[in-house]
Amino acid sequence: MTIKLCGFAASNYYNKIKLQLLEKEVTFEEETVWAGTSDAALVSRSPLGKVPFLDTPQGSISESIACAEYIEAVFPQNSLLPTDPYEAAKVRELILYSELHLELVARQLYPEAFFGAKISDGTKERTYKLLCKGVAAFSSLAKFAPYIAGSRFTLADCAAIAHLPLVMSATKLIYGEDLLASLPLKDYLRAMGDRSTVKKVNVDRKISTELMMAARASKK
Ligand SMILES: N[C@@H](CCC(=O)N[C@@H](CS)C(=O)NCC(=O)O)C(=O)O
Repeated sequence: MTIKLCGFAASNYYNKIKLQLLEKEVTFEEETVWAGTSDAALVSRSPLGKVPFLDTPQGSISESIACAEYIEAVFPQNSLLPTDPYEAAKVRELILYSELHLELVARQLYPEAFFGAKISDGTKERTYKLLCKGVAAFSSLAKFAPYIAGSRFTLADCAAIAHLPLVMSATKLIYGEDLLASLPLKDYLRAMGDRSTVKKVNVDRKISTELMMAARASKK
């Protein structure tokens, strides 16, 4: 069975799933789809116009958590979710903390941090407080031993590798302070960056980011 990952390689959520597929050694295709439009063809495959989504023989699947769970179920090789229900729940818990309580919160900062727009002081203050809470919560759960959930590379690493560098950069740019500095993230990301799968994701991400920035600049 062939699976197609749709989206663009500058997207952290896309890269979370791409890293999962590469780590599992699943053969897959990629289709470049730019997000954020209400184009009927896109909305019929991903109702909110978000990426990533998967094209499967039975139809499309949007939302990266649903995509990740589907991939684990259909391609059991090189499993990235523990079989023990408690351990598996702890991996899912870490993914939710890194996405809902770190990445989605830090996303408020991206327009100014990365795209030359302005955000209000109120947004910056609110986001700062929420991020401090999120970081403390995540750090009480994350193991870094040497992987996020413990001794095995899991889906929690796919999420952390895709999301946490963005959170670090955005907070440095907006607050002049890396709000994740209390975590051993630099060493972790350096070690993860040695994996061939992560190298591939990063090379493709840089190319896609340049394309995306060039397209935005030409629209101005
Ligand atoms: N909860 C979604 C988030 C995906 C997401 O926000 N993707 C961004 C690209 S990184 C996107 O499609 N943005 C366009 C939009 O929100 O309209 C998931 O886990 O798949």
